[in-house]
Amino acid sequence: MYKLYTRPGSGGFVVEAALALANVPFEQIDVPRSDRPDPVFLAVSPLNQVPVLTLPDGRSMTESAAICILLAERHPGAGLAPAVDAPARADFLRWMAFMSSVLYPAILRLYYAHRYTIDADGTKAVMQAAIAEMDRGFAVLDAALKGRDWLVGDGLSLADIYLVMLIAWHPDIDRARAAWPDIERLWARLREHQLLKTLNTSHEMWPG
Ligand SMILES: N[C@@H](CCC(=O)N[C@@H](CS)C(=O)NCC(=O)O)C(=O)O
Repeated sequence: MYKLYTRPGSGGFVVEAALALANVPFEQIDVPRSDRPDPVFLAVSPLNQVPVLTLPDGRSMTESAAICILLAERHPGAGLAPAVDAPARADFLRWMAFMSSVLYPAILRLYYAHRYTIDADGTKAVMQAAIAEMDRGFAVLDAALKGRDWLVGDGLSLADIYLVMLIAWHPDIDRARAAWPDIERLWARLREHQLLKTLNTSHEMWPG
């Protein structure tokens, strides 16, 4: 059975969604936020971060995008992503990598600014630059959604859920909604998605 290490409001949101959409049983372990990491957890997550997915064969993996891609591959009937040979697969891989390598790290720079400067007075500048970088990334994704119902292909995929998870972490939601209307259009639809509504009750990603 899969085992998901997660925490409410974390990147575990999209992995939990993937497992639920694939209709596979999993054990959920909530990892409290702590500056004194549990050595047992560190063995599976060297940076003390969630999500971590332990696979049925006992291997554990970090990195939300990699976990999503693997689950999509292992459960092809669940429609978590365009098929490996579908033309939209390239977009799926592109945007999953973009979101996890451009946007997620910018969000970490905002919320863990002290890690990104050795200047005791430097966190404000780190946070400002992080928000500017987030804004740049969201503008790219908003443009990619123009005229489209879904970020990739013709249906809901984990890329859409990943995107709404990230936008929900924007520090100024009112500005985000106004600035990126195509992301807001997608998000409005997903706020009505029954599974995400249910997940949101525990994760509280956005006001219910
Ligand atoms: N690159 C990782 C980032 C995961 C991550 O930063 N998780 C956050 C929660 S959303 C976390 O555990 N932060 C605690 C910390 O960095 O100390 C991924 O994509 O899964």
